[in-house]
Amino acid sequence: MARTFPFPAGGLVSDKMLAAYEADGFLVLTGFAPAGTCAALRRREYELIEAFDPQSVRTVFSTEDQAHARDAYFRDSGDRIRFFFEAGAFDAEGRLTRDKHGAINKIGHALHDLDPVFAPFSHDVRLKRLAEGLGLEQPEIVQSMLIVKPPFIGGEVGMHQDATYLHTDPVTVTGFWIALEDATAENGCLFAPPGGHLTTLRERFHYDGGALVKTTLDPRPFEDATGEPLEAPEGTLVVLHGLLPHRSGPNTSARRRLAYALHAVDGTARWSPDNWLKRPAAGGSAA
Ligand SMILES: O=C(O)CCC(=O)C(=O)O
Repeated sequence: MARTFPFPAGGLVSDKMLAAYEADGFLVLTGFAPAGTCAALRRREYELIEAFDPQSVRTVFSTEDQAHARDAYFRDSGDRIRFFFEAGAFDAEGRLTRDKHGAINKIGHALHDLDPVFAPFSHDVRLKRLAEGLGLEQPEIVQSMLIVKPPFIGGEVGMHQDATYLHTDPVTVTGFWIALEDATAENGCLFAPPGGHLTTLRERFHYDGGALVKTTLDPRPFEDATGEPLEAPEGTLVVLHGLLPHRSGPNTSARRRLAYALHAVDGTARWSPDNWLKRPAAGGSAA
């Protein structure tokens, strides 16, 4: 069955696309963002990092040790625009070894609400229709991230399910991941096993009192811990089911791999109040 489709006009999901999504747990939709839009979003990413003082904070984002989870700068970033470094950006003395533009791992987590360029892009009506067509009755964006994956030191993202981090009952979180530059197996594209979402949620990352902890719900390893590469030319949108295990490789190449990821939940599902991300009082913003 086809897994790659041209982005459908108006975001209207066809029966074939829906069948592929239900079978595989992901869709690769080419041509969502035109070249001019990707260039404008890259310019904005440059401006954001340009305005960031790298001496002001030193939080590293790493899915290996989750060290960021102890840091208030991360914990309070759900409704802010904050900057997280690559682990490989510092020397043994804690000094930055490169220019800040090549040192940032990601920027999150409320660009969709706060940024004058990323907010309108995030609320494109085509995305809302797409989310509705894939089964979200009331799509609400809860999180946005610019994932930079810089050359040479871009860290890998370990195999995970998004419902581990953004939990609702029932599970509804859905990822909308947009390649702002070509993503290939060389510069750290996404990997996922087709059909991998037809399984249980393995872990939850949540507050337990004042501590952010990871709790095992099902100790079985994922059936396929590697997945297939989801290579994505610039402008491609990859949709990821909340139970789909997925990961991304390290970037040891000289080519950056910038992506913008949105996560939406269904407003009709119960938001788990112990999620790491605290939603604004009025609820998240509509997709
Ligand atoms: O872009 C990446 O490297 C990982 C993205 C991811 O895992 C996600 O958006 O859930």
